[in-house]
Amino acid sequence: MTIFERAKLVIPGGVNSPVRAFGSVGGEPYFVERADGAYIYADGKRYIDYVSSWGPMILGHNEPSINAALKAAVDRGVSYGAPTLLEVELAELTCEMLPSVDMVRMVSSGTEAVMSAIRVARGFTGRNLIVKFEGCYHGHSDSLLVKGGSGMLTLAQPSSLGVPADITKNTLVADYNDIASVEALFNKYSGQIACLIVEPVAANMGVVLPKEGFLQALRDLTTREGALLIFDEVITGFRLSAGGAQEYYNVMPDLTTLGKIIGGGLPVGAYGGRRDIMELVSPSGAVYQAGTLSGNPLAMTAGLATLKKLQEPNFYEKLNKKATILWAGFADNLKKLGKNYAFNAVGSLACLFFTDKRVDSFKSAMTSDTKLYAKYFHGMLERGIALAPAQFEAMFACAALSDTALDTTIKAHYEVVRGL
Ligand code: KE4
Repeated sequence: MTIFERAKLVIPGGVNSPVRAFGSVGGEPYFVERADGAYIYADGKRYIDYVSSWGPMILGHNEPSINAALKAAVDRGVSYGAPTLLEVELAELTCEMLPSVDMVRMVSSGTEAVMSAIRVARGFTGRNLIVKFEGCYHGHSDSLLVKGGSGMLTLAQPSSLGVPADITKNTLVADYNDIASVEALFNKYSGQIACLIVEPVAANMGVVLPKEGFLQALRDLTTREGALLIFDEVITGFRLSAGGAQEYYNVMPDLTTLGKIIGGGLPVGAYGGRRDIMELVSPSGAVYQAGTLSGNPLAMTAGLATLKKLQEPNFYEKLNKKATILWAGFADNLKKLGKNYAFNAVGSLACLFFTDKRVDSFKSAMTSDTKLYAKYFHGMLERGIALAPAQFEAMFACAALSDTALDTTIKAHYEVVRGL
């Protein structure tokens, strides 16, 4: 019996998060034994890791200063259920780094951060409706497990069993990069929309960049309509720059949700933003939200150590230089091979789509040939390169990538794409 077969006896689908099961690429998932730097070690093999735990491991695995901080923290006890200075320090650092964030609440996942931010937006505005974009993913809370209604101007339908239509009827779905679709919703439901939540760079339909002016148009529209703008920066936060996408694109949301990098790989989510909004959160205000392990001292330790490393001089310049070498290598390969697959990249985030269409929307992203992606995925895996086991995810470059690893990846990419 393989580990996977054993796992499936006691864990639904054999995994603790669906994408890990290789469902969309086929085959059995590898089970990781350990990780170090830019590598993961699984089933006795070594892989260059571009999954990067779906974003948190921006420094690479086993980063010495983070490990040392964690090892020392363990000896002070792992959880107290009482406030610590660590939480204050991570909150202060988060507010210092993210230009629109005056106040922040720690939770334990991105899902929890988004669910809570939406509740605060509803509490602050006294409105119930929310707007999201088709193809953007914001975790698995009921309000957000939706697919577009029959026309885009109708209330959303549940996209998962077990999600009551009574809940999703408060969710409206627009088209990413199509400001007219958002205006139409605000015109139809004027005065009823509490917030609009958006991934400033969409990274859950593959990577789709915001068109010039799109984010600012969302900012202007929500301000005019008295709705709150929520940037879901669970992926882009501390990834695109020290100040996330809001600094990178210079558009300031009212609330920001965070996860992944802020915990350095340990379970941390967070939501924060304008003081007048965040003071509504219990116990200072009447919007209830709580969590046993929120602000866990080990997680705070890992998050603090991580963000401090990101503040080192030229961290992003060095990381993005590595990423640019990789993306340029891929583009060069595609050109040499006469393949015009779409390739979207920003900073250390990228995605290769198996379509010749320009990918700037959910609809165009969906033209990608997922069977071809599966062949590409396995071809790269056979050559020791671990990519996301699904087309509509992102590739993450980390700071621990050596020139050799970059070169190996570019060479493998050439061979695999040539054989497709
Ligand atoms: P978590 O609850 O998984 O910590 O965060 C949810 C979430 C919220 N917002 C954005 C923009 C996200 O990308 C995510 C989670 N991202 C996925 C990867 N696409 C996590 C991987 C997984 O589901 O296992």
